Amino acid sequence: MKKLIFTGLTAAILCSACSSQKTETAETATTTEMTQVQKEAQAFLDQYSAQYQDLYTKSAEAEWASNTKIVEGDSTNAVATRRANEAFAAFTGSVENINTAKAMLEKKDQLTPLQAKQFEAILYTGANNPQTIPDVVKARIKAETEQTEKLYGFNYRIFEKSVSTNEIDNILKNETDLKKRLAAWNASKEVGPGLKKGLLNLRDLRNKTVQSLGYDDYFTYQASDYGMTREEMMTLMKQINEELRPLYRELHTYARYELAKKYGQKEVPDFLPAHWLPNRWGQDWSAMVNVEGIDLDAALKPKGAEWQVKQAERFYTSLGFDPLPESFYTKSSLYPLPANANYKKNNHASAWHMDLDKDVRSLMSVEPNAEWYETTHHELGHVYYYMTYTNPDVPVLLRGGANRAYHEAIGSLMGLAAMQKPFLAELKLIDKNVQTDEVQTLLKEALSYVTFIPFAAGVMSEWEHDFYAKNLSADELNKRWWELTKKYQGMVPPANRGENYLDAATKTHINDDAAQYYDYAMSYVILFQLHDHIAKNILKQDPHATNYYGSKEVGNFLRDIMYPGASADWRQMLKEKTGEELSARAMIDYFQPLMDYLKEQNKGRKYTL
Ligand code: X8Z
Ligand code: ZN
Repeated sequence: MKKLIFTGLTAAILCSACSSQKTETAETATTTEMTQVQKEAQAFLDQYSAQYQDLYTKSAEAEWASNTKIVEGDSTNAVATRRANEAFAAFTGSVENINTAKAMLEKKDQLTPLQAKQFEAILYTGANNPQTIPDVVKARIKAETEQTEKLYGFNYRIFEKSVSTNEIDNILKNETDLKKRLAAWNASKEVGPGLKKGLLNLRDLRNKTVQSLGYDDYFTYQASDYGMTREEMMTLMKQINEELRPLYRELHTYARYELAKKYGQKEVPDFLPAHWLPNRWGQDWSAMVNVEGIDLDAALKPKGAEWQVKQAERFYTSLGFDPLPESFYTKSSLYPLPANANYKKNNHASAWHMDLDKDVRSLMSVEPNAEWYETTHHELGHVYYYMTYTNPDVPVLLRGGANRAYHEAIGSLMGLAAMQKPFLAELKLIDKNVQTDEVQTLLKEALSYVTFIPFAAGVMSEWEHDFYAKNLSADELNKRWWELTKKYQGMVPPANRGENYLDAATKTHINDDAAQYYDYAMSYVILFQLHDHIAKNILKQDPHATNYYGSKEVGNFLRDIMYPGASADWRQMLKEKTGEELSARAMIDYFQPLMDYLKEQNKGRKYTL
């Protein structure tokens, strides 16, 4: 989950993506070179931004409390959060502010490009909070707060014993007894039914809010942040899925046979039973493979959870980024709560830009293992993005990613780099002389990055598309979910799952980061494009075996991308920085060597996709 109330913008793209080319600042904007219209515009933007930042901060503080301290039966935080979010909505959605922004954009050609972008940002945020229908907005805010509390306040149990989501995940990663796996998987889905009513209500409220400013539905609204229609977004998702399909088909076949062997099953199922996979949603299968000589879980365990966060920070500072501010460590919530705590916290990782200035935090439940090691790098990617675009050249209203996918891509890129062998050897997490099987390493990576695509670009995106844009009815929600998992992931439920369940709602983002999951699919595509460029053109290393550590040149490359925040045009940026349009080419090239191996392994096996 990203904690970005506002992110990137899309339209007319005249700003440079490059930090060396100075963009206008609030200061330069007040110089005498400005026209009368621009001066007026700037005066409005300055006072709007100050108030925006203040209300944003209050909302973030309240949300932070609501997500880090969930006390059963105590509504103090929920009430405060509702109030703060209502105040933010009342301001950003006010008729006056929306009308001013519209009027200013009618004179767009007389504004500076940076001013125009800020007015577009105002309209985009306003459309989510229109005060022409204040009751709908208020109801949505209330429903959102309640949904978060229900999701994260839930008490997961296996045979009556309370368990954390970390414990469930560890069972799914390591347990070979299918009965125990099934119990853990079932336990992970128990949160769904209680979220159904709230989610249906949220669907209507989310759609209604944005419809009043002319968007077809909430999915369309979210896609418009990329300058794309809902159809264009779905076409792009289809294309990404299709490009990776041949490789996914091999991985799917491989996994069916290997897992059947692992679990002692004589019969190989045509479709993967969901509880066979090492992840609650089948989105990451990498725990299936252990590469001999690289046992990251074992190497990380004695180091402890804190070491992982510090190490991720060291990776960024080695590239030339600043150390994290001390407040990051004092104000973040980085580790699991003690087992005896009488409250709960959000169990999904996130990063927060609390005041759109220097207060940056992360909410995690870090344990010393490979999955959290990767996630820590991911979250610090958001944090370093915040820190980098918090600069005098980027106005408060444009402190977001070049687009939302870029924000996801930076940290995931660092997560990928932090797992590669030469880097692990530098950190002494593996012996530098150890011989390892490169194909197994690549297979493990594919089981993480490639298997994610049908889930993100297929299941999640299409389900939310149908939910918001096609108004899926209450009695076909689970059916549609499992139709899509079968079609895209080749995965089926352990037993029939009727409409008394709502398995989609067990996924965080369905509740609190709605209609945006394609961000992650796109972020993987972008991250391989960036990695390919960094490896080949900056480091002159094999993309499969890089060591970014200490490279100021890599740091500068990334900083140039992050520095302008949402004042940059994301398409132009990609072209300028990598020489390519958005394309799965780099991702496919990266995994190409695996195809021959998998085809060989799968010889004589039945393909079912
Ligand atoms: O939600 C996240 C991040 C937080 S922004 C941990 N991710 C997606 C997920 O967990 O479903 C990272 C990759 C996919
Ligand atoms: Zn993220």
